Amino acid sequence: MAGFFAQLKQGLAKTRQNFVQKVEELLTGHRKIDEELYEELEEALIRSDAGVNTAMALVGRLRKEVKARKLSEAEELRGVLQELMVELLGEEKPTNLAAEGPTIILVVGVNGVGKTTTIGKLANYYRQEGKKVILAAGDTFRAAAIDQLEVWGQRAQTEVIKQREGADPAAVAFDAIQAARSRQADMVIMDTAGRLHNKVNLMEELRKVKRVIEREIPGAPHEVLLVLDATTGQNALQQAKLFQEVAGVTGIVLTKLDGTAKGGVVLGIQGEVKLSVKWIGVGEGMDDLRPFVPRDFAEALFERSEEVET
Ligand SMILES: Nc1nc2c(ncn2[C@@H]2O[C@H](COP(=O)(O)OP(=O)(O)O)[C@@H](O)[C@H]2O)c(=O)[nH]1
Ligand SMILES: [Mg+2]
Repeated sequence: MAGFFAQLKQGLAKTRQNFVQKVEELLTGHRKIDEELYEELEEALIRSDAGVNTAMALVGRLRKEVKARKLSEAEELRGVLQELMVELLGEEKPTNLAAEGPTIILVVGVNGVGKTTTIGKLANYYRQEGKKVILAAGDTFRAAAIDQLEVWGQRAQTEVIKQREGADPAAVAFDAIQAARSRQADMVIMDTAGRLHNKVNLMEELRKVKRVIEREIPGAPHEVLLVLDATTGQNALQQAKLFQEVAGVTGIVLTKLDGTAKGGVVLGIQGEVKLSVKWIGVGEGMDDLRPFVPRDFAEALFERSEEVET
């Protein structure tokens, strides 16, 4: 647990420097709670990419709590702010697994956000939990994408179902499901292409893949995970809105949190798009993917794990 927490804190180092240090500055030094303080807090939230609406809502809730609890010292706000973040982020939303038969997870998102890497990390995670995983190379647009998934398959000791470059991703989905059946696998995780220049094609392709999956296994896919790159900030929010419309996204994987000072985007996604972050990526290694636990995230952000009240 300690190792995991240290890793999370390390992954959030840049965000902590940017946002938390600013908040610490605002809240220390016997400052009184006043209008200016609220405005500066709101600004710090917006600068960490929490989104304007979310920042305003959060500070609005803070005002109410200050009144209700009759607080006057800025220092008293730290704990309240952390609690409100946890409240905004809601309960942990675990990945939905099939009650019986293989769980099918479809992974979508634009090029470069970290889909293939995330799939390799997921394969490793679930294999370590004792599950038999099959990967499906559904990004058939480039041969390199298929090769890349195979490399991850080897690393995570997981079989990869593939066809040639240019093949129909729906056919790859079909093959992978048959393979899962015959090998009694617990899970199929499927990669997809992320080219966005043609929204209609992308939409059609994803719909077809989903149709094939649904036909083969009623109730599947059990998750459609949208991968978003945290370093792209507000752009990530726009992608979330688009894919929600096009692909019926059920959860978010937020990658590259280690590479950004704007980890507040986690709050923005929850607040503005109403989609739950289910996994976070905090590095390029196989173990650098974690289930997203709101309370841990808020704690790691504020770094004062030992002082948190539950
Ligand atoms: N620092 C960091 N890099 C990541 C993370 N996830 C993915 N990447 C890198 O992002 C780049 C693109 O990843 P890839 O999986 O090929 O993206 P795809 O095009 O969506 O499949 C690669 O260089 C990955 O190593 C992460 O959580 N942190
Ligand atoms: Mg890829």
